[in-house]
Amino acid sequence: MPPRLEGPERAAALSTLAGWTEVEGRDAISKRFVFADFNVAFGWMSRVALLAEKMDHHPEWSNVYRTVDVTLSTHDAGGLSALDIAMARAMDAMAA
Ligand code: H2B
Repeated sequence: MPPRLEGPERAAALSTLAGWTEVEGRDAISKRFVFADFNVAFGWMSRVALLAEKMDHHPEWSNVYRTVDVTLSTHDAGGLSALDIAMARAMDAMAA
């Protein structure tokens, strides 16, 4: 498990992500994804789930119809790590 991201390294990593915001009161990032319909949303979640299993790194998320709210944090690290940045990038790429 990678260490918690801190300082300039953390700021640099976050600056590469679009649409992700820092969660208040917790070392985590979140983003709302809105897809065309439930089918597209759930298809995306399925692809992300397969990657999450491969990475052994799992999003906290909830789905309502075509909207998926995602929170990323590395529990073992007690906060944001490079794994969360990698997962966020992959989620964005799969949603594009
Ligand atoms: N997912 C996330 N988001 N954070 C973790 O720290 C984490 C995980 N740890 N998935 C993994 C599983 C760990 O609990 C297992 C035992 O490898």
